[in-house]
Amino acid sequence: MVKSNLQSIRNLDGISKIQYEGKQSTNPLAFKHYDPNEVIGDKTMKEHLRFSIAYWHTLTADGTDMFGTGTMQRSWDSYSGMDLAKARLDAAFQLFDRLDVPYFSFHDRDIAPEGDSLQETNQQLDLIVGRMKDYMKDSQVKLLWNTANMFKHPRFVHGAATSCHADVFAYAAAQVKKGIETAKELDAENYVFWGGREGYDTLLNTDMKRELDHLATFLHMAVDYAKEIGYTGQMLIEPKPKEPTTHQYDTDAATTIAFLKQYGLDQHFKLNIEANHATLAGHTFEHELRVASIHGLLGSVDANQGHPLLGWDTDEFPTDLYATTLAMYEILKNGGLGTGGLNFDAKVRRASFDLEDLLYAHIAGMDAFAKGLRVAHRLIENRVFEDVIKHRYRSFSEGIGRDISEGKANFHTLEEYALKHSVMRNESGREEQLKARLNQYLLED
Ligand code: XLS
Ligand code: CA
Ligand code: CA
Repeated sequence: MVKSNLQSIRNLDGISKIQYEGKQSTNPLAFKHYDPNEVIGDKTMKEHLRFSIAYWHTLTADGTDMFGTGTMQRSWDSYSGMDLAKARLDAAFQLFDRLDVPYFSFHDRDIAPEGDSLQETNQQLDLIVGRMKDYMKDSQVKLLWNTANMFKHPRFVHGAATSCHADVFAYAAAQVKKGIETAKELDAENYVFWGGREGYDTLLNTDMKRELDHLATFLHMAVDYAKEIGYTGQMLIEPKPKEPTTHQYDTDAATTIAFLKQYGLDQHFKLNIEANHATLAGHTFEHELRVASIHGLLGSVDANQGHPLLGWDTDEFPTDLYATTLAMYEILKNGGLGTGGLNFDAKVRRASFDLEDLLYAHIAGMDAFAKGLRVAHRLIENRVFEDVIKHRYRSFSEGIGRDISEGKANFHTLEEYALKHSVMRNESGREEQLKARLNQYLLED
C-alpha cells in the first residue's frame, strides 16, 4: 500500500491516561467535560455513559475510500496476517487504557483475518479471542457487543440470512453460531445483528416475503442456540434504511419493531440505535431513540453523526451538542441503557491520519456526550419540557378528554359533544421559545 511519509507519533507508549481538566483546559489531550467520577443524579458519568470503542473503525480501517488507498499512520502498519491481528490487539488495549473506556465492540473479521477455510478462519479467531480474554481480565475492559461480518466477503453478494442461495444461509448460520460462542466466551453484554446486505436492490429479482421469513427463521435459530449454550447477553438489532442495499429490511426503529412483533421475536431482541442511520432514514436521532424507548426496546446506541450535506453513512465522531443533549435526554428518560452503552461507531476523517487523531476524536465524542448528559439531567430535574408538555395535554385530564383517555367515549358521545362545542381555541406550540430555553441550558452549564 502506498503511504505518505507524513510524521505522526508511532505508538501510544509515550501517551499517559487522558485526564479530566475541566472546561477551561486548552490541553487537546484532556477531557473538558467528561469527568468519569462525577456523580450526575444517581450514577457517575462513567456509569451513565458506558462508552465503547468500535474496533473496525479505530483499529482495523486504514482510510481507504472509493477514490483512494489507505492513509492512516498506525504503529501496526508493518505487520500482516495474524501478526497484524496480534499487533492491533496490543494497540487496542493500550488505547482503551489511555481513554479509560470501559467497553469495546467488534465484528469477527475485524479482530482476525479469514483463512482459506471456515475451519482455519475459526482457528485464527480462537487464537485472538484467547489473547483478548487475557487482556480483558487484566484491564477490566469489557465487551459491549460482538457481531458477525456477513457483508464483506463476495459470498454475501446477495445477503446472508436473506440470500437467495441456501448454502450462503448455512454459512451465515455457522458464522453466527461461532459469534454467539465468542460472545459467551468473552462475556459480551450484548450480541448485535446489523443487517449488512439483508435487503434488496430491485423487486424484479426479489421474493421479499420469502427473504423476511428466512431472516426471522435465522434469528429464531440464533435465539435457540444462545439458549442452548447458556449465553444470556441481550440480542440487539440495528436498523439502517439503505447502504449497502437500496432497501435495507431493518429500515428504521418502527419497521424493525413491526418485524420483530410479526415474527414473535420482540421478547428476545432490543434495538441498537445509530445516530447516522436515524438521519439516513429521514428521522432525528432522538426520534429513533424515542420510538425504541416507548416500546421498551431501547437496547444500546451507536454514537456518531452524519454530515448534514451528505446523503450517506459518514460515521463522524459525534460533536453536535444539540444531538448529544437530546439523545441523553431520551436515554435518561428511558432509565438508562441497561446492558447497552454508547459505542463510538465513528471514524476519523481520511485526512486525520495521525495516531493521535484517534485520541482527539474520542475525547471530542466523550466530551460531547458528557456535556449532553449534564444538560439533559438539568432539563429533566427542572421539568423544563415535562411541565410544558403536561400543560399542553391538560384537556385530556378532565371532562370529555378524560373520557377519551379512559376509553369511555365513542363516536356517538363525541358527536353529541362536538355539536355543542364546535367553537374551540387552540394554543401556540411555542417551539421557538422552547428552543431558546434549550439554548439557555446549553450555554449556562
Ligand atoms: C454499518 C453498521 C455496522 C454495525 C455493526 O453501517 O453501523 O458497523 O454497527 O455491524
Ligand atoms: Ca452501527
Ligand atoms: Ca453507520
